[in-house]
Amino acid sequence: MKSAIYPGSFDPVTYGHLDVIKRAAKIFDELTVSVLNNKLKTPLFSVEERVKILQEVVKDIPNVKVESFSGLLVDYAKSRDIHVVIRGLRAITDFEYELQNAQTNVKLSKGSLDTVFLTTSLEYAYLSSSSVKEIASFNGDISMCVPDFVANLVYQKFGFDNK
Ligand code: COD
Repeated sequence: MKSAIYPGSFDPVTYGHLDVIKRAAKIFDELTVSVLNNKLKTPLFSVEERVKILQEVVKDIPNVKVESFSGLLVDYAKSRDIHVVIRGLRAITDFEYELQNAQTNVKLSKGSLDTVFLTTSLEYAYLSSSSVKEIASFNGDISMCVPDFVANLVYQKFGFDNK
């Protein structure tokens, strides 16, 4: 069985992430979307909230499950006996960061963890979790970025009534 992990912050999950999830789920038999529990960052949503949101978003894709992890990705992948990481690529700025991470993971895993990149679909190329949060913080329209129920949860975090 071919399995892969799609790790990320997903704070919050966007249509760009969802597009990568759907495409990766067609390539692999099993896809684990995993939320990093990063104690160094202060996210908008807790890890538990992000896992719940992702579970709702992927509920109709049978070969996708959602988990969280702490620590090094290579250790987490080894614990699940998974050897492929999925990452999305938007622009050249993503590439530099992603290349470094992918090469670091090959080194740290002694060659047992490789990264497969899916390029962004054009309609989602501009999307990022950071811009979603910035727009929502000014009560702007994020309906083109995230599913409606996610948008409502983001607005609530910023103290706005649902649009
Ligand atoms: N279209 C396509 N892809 C997209 C889009 C979009 N619109 N938006 C985001 N993506 C992609 C990103 O490029 C990324 O590949 C993925 O979706 C997730 O994005 P984020 O922003 O939610 O997640 P990141 O980049 O913060 O996740 C970073 C990790 C958690 C993977 C990383 O920090 C990690 O592995 N940490 C664990 C510690 C570790 O092992 N470090 C060593 C590696 S250097």
